[in-house]
Order: sequence, then structure tokens, then C-alpha cells
Amino acid sequence: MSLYLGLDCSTQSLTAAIIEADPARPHEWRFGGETSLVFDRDLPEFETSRGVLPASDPRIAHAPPAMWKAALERMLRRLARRGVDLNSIAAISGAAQQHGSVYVEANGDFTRDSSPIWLDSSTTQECREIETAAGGPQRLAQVTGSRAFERFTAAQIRKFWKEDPDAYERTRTIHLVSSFMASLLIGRAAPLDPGDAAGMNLMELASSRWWQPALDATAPGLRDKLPGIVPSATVIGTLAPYWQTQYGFPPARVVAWTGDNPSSLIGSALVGEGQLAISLGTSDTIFGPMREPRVSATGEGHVFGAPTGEFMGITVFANGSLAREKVRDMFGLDWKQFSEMLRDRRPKGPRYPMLLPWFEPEITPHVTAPGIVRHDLDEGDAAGHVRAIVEAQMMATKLHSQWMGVAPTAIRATGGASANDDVLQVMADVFGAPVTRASEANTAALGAAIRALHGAAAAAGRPPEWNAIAKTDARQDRVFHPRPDMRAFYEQLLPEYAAFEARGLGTRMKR
Ligand code: XUL
Repeated sequence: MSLYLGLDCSTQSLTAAIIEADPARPHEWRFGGETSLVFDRDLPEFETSRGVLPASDPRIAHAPPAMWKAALERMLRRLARRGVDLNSIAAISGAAQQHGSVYVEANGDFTRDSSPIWLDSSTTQECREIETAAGGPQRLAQVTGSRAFERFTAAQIRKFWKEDPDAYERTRTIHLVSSFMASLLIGRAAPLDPGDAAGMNLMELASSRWWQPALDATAPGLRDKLPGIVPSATVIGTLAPYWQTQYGFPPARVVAWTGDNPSSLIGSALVGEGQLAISLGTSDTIFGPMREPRVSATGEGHVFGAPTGEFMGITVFANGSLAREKVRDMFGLDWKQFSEMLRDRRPKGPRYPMLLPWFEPEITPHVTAPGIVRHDLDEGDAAGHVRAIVEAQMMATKLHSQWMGVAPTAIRATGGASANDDVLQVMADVFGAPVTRASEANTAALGAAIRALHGAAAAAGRPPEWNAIAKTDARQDRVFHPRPDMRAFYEQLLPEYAAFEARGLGTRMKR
């Protein structure tokens, strides 16, 4: 038996998942367990809150790259000390929060101590400049898969170049979190994969190559500072001698890292068009595989590369777990009480209480000035708020994923909050489709382990079929079916919610 290690460097934690497989029968792999380091708790010296550095401007969201580096060291040490049979580790891959950028000098020092991450929304000006210079938002979306978005790396790089041109000049390589972590593993600059590179507004989706008009629109000399782009299944090197001498790891193969969302696609067993997953994490995301890149005309979502070599569509909502936690804390509830309130409250009357979930700047729809917006909802109504926040999130998810053109017959739920049965029941009712929850909570880390296995087998000349290797343990699945009365109710409520959202946007600065 060989072991395959998948790492996920997310916003708040670093997780390692292990699967075991006989390399001759890769599709019969078994889950071997996972372990996590939580940045705020386990690396308190970096003083982050939910993995983010404190900032007085709510639009700024940075994290220290030295924290991700320290977490990787700590995780590999932990695996070595916990008696994992290191010599059996055949391959390693990983996933990371998307868009965040790491600026490194030729000697490995950082030219920027803090990395802008996906929660940053401070680059509206740079987005407009890039869109204009690259031929307009439609053109940029057609070629790169997305209009310019604040958190996408191009706008962040442009802002850095404008604010600190000397430090930009000194920067040898601009990595994404994924290629930065992979570089630490192989001991030299690692390339990107098309899944994560598509989150920069700089790559031509059709060819997986850097697109010169977008590079020119972003900052001078950028081409020379970017890593290469290789197919996701590429073995990019072996574990560097440091890890071998320090902890006794073998020279295991390292497969290119990707973004957490492309990785979750594999960890959620989504390889055929028409399947969708909803991940309830720091951000809520809805995503699914796409054979051909169909770009959102309204700018609601993005197309990224998928680890299978095809594409994926995704819409991201910044106010995910954070908004659910805000409502829980506003009324001093625990999760059990939150769930009970969600379960008990039945819709009644023509005036239905609603809430817009914009506690922090929102990505979809674009909201730069956050704040609570209520409709027929009393400030002191705890149960009303609990129901309204979850319903609003699910209705927004449905509304803003219609551009993908997929009417899902089944939805796979992942992410921390998918552990909550009552949240998944609302999801099934709003979407009018059965929702399946798999047993493995961290689909990005699992997807990375599966990608390590796939990449190693492909390098040995036996690439496994994706639909045979990307699987979950169906015996552990739990399915939530839509309730006919609630499904009908939400079908009626959806246009009302859409109108409420449009009114809310009028007062909350839409793009
Ligand atoms: C994707 C996005 C988030 C991060 C979260 O576009 O911004 O889902 O990847 O880690």
C-alpha cells in the first residue's frame, strides 16, 4: 500500500488528508484520516483573526505568508511525529485559498510581509483600469473567464505596483498561495495549474497561457515575474532534501497544487457537467464542472480550469460562515439553538421577514458598503433572523448561479457548515433538488490527495479515469429531499427576494 498526501491551505487552517492505495489499483483507494492546524489557535504569534490580519479599513484583507510557511513546517513535523509511515508516501499535492499572492525576492525573502487575500475588496479603481486597458469587461471575461474582480490577483498586483514600485521591481516571483506552498515542498519556484491561475484575470482560458494584453494592463515587466502554467496532473518535482533530512520524508513526487475550489471539485466527485456542489465555508461557493467555458455575461461568476483538464463554473459569496456566525452571536445562541430555530419557524402570512446577508463587503452581488438590510423583520426576532440569513444565502446562491445554465438534479454539500442538517434542508427546499452530504468534511484536502494519486499514476504511464478515481464513500452519504410545500413556497419567494436584493443594492453601492 502507498500513501498519498493532500494538503489544503485555506483561509483559516491548514489540513492534511491521507488516502491509501495500491498503485496498481488506484480507484480502490481508502480514506486514511485527516488533521488540521487552525492559524489563530495554533500559530497565535501571527496575530490573525480567522486567518486574516487586523485592518482599520474593512476593504483590506491580508495574511502573513510567513504564517503559511510556518504552518507547513508544523504540519509535516506533526505527520512525522504521529507515526505516519513516511516511507510509504508516494506523492503529495495540495490546494490553497485562491487569488492570494506572495511576493518573493531572488533570495527567497518576501518583498511584501503581508499577502492580499481573496477577502480583500480594496482594488475597485485598479479593476476599472485593467478592464479599460484590456478591451473592456466583456473582452476580459471572454478571454480570462472573469471580469476584473477586486480579489483577483491582477488588480492586487497593479495596486502594489502603483503604491510601491521599488518593492514591485525587487520582486523576483509573484506566486499564488498554491504555487508558493508547492515551492516550499520542492525547494524551488513551482509552476501554477490552470485551475488557480484562472483566478488572476491574467490567463487565456482556452490556451492556459498568460494573456499579454492583461499583463500589459496590470503592471510593467509582469511576464518575467509570473510562474509558468502546467497541466494540473503534472509532477512538478520531488520533496526537497530539506524535508528528507529534517523529518525523514522520502523523495515523494509532488503534483502541481491548485485552488481550493478546483480541488473540491475532485474531492466532491464532480466530474460530469450537470453536477453542482455548494460549499459552506468562510465563503459560500456554488460550483460545477463545465465541458466548454461559458462565461457569465452579467459578471456574477467565473470560469476556472478544472483538474480534469476541462473547466468549472463558480459563483462566490463572501458572507458565508461569517454571516451565519454574526447572527448566532447577535442573539447569543449556540449552534444547537440556531438549528432549532431554523427547524421550527414555518412561513406564515403575506409579509415574510427577509434579510440581506451583507455583514462584510460582498462579492456577489457586488456590495462595497456593508450593513444589515431587513424587510419586515423585527430587530429582536432571533428565530426570524436565523431563518432569514440562511434563506437569503440559499436564495442568493440559486439566483446568482443561473448563468451556469445547469438545472441541478442533485447537489453535493461540503464545507464546515454542511454538518448542519437544518441548513441542508433549507438548501434542498430552495433548490428543489436532493442534497447529498458526503462524510469527508474537507473536500479540498481530499481532492488534493486524490490528485496526488492521479498524478503519480499518470507519471507512471497509467492515468486513471477521473470518474473512477474521484469518488466519495457513498455508504456514508446522507441525503436531504426537498419538502413539496416548502419547495413551492420558496419558488414563490425567490422573485420577491430578487426584488428586495435589487432595492438593497440601490442603497449599498452596486457596481
Ligand atoms: C474563489 C474564492 C474563495 C477562496 C476561498 O473565487 O475567492 O472561494 O478560494 O478560499
